[in-house]
Amino acid sequence: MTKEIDADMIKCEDFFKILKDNNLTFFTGIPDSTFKEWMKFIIEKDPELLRNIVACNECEAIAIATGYHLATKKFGIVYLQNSGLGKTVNPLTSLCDREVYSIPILMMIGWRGEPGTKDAPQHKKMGKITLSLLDTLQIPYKILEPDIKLIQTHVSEAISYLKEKKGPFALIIKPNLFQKYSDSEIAENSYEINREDAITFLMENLTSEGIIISSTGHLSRELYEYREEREKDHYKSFYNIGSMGCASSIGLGIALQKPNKRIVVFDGDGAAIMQFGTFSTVGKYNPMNFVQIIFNNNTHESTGGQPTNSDSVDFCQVALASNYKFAYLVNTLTELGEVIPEVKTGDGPILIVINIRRGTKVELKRPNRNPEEYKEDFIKYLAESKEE
Ligand SMILES: Cc1ncc(C[n+]2csc(CCOP(=O)(O)OP(=O)(O)O)c2C)c(N)n1
Repeated sequence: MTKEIDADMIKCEDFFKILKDNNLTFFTGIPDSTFKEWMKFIIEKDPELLRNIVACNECEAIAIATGYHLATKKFGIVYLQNSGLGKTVNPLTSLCDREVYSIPILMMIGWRGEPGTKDAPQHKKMGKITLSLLDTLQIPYKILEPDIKLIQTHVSEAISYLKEKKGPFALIIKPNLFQKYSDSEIAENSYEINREDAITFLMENLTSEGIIISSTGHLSRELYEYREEREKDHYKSFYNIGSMGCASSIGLGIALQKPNKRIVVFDGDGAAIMQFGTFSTVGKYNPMNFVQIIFNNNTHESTGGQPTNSDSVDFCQVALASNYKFAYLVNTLTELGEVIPEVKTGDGPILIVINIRRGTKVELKRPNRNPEEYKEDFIKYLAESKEE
């Protein structure tokens, strides 16, 4: 999404200066590729020049910024992709709203799916309703154009509103607002397996009937590409292209209805953390046919490689403590091979965590048909495929 240096873009340093001059140095949220370069900046400058708290979801980020305000009287910035705006509706209306506690927060919202622009189907509806949703929430906003003087004026207006009206205010960020900040990737890691190898290995070793629910972002796109380059058997997958964090819940819903079919969820670490509570639901309802595989690269790679909090999470312990039957962490393809029999026939719920190296092909395909067509094919396959 990011263009090279361009006069029509602003420098991260210039934007930060405006914020800093207004005493805005506290950030929390979930990243978006719309402001990938800005994320590089705040991650690099944390904690010397500013504070950046990596949240698990956008709802939590609003609450963290609320706590920051209660403790300091200052204003926190919550950054998010507009797909996460829905998650903020609850705390915005029942915590921060001017009819409740009146909490001033500055939101930076990445605008995917802006009407008239080309974007993936999962962004269309939210792209269309982002501004009207803010209107409904009575949250004033400014759309930032690449004009630093104008941005300065908008931030001043926002600050006046935060001070006087004491409610949330939003800055809308379109793709390519920020100039390239640096060439460096945000979070390197040295794991042995990359995502593509892990997918290939799993696909070659799981039963050909296997039903796979895959998570948002590169994971679904790489699985799509795997199938597209071979059998084109997309009907065996449900690509959860939007609703980040919901893949394992979709898998649970299917597994409970189809107890004789093996349901395998390909999950991301950021996605699993976003809906952490799902571990408890899976554990409680305990489907024997449910397998969750977390591709753990410790990052939100799909939005530019910003760190998740998974480096301080032991997913296996969480799963076991939530009543999963087995949980394994694998670091090599050999270790992955050793757990394949369990994945294929062991009693679930099972969790496999694969530590994977960062990195994705430059040109990843996306599912290119109407999502509803994939859904119909998947429903048909689910109904007709043989029981295991
Ligand atoms: C509610 C919501 N917030 C943010 C996003 C933007 N987004 C899409 S993919 C992604 C990163 C997913 O991270 P992870 O699950 O770790 O998978 P990876 O990208 O590393 O494969 C994010 C933040 C989104 N789609 N939905």
